Amino acid sequence: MNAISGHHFGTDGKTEKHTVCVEGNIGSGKTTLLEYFSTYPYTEVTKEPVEKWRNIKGMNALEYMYKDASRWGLTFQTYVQLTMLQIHTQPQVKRVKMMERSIYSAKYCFVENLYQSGKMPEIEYTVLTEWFDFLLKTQDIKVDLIVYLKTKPETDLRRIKERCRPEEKQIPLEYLETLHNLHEDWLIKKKFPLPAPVLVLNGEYEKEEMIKEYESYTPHILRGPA
Ligand code: TTP
Ligand code: MG
Repeated sequence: MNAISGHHFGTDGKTEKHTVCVEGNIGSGKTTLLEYFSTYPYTEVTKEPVEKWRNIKGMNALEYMYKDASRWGLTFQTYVQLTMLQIHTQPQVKRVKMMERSIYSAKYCFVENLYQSGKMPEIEYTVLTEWFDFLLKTQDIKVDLIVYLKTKPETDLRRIKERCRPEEKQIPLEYLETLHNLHEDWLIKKKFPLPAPVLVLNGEYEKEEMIKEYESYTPHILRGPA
C-alpha cells in the first residue's frame, strides 16, 4: 500500500486509482454531474476545459470556430486536443479523477463531424489524426470508466438556450442531432475504439431527479469496474 496525500491505495480493485470521463452532447449536464461529485473528499474534478478554449491569451477560439468552422476548425480542434491531453496527463493526487470529456470525444465526435460535413478538408483531418494516433501511442491516457449522459437533442438545445453562452447562440437542432448520432455511434454502437467501459445515465432528468440518478450509480462511478 502506498500513501499519497493521506489517501491509501490498495490493490483490491476497490481502492485503486480510478479515472472517469464524463461524456454526452453539448448541454447534456456534464458540468452539473461533475459539480455533484466534486464534493466527495477522495475525488478530484478537473476544471471545465471549454473555459480554456474561450480564452487563449485573450483570444476566443470557440467564438472563431462557431463564426467560421471551415476556417478555424483545425485551429480550434488542435487546441482542444492539446488541452485534453494536458488534463489526461495531469498527475492524479486523489483516488478518483473525474474529467469533462476526453481526447476521444473531441476526435470521434467533433473532428469527425467537421470532416464528414465537409467543413474540414482531408489534409487537415489527416494531420489531426496522425497527431491523435501518435499521442495515444506515446502518452499515458488512462481511462477506467466513461459515464455517458444520454439526452435528447431537444433537451440539449433548451439547456443551451437557458445557459446562454454567447458563442452558442446560433446552434441549430440539426447540429445537436448530428453530434448525438456521433456520440451514439462511438459509445453505444462502438464504431470507433472505446478506451473504457461505458455507463449510460439518463440525462433527461432535472434537479432532484437527476441527483437521485447520480446517487443510484455512485458506487459504480467512484469505484469503477471490479
Ligand atoms: P462540451 O464539451 O460538450 O461542454 P458543455 O459545457 O457544453 O457540456 P455540458 O453542458 O454537458 O456541461 O462543449 C463545449 C463547447 O465546445 C460546445 O460549444 C461544443 C464545443 N466543442 C467543439 O466544438 N469541439 C470539441 O472537440 C469539443 C470537445 C467541444
Ligand atoms: Mg460543461
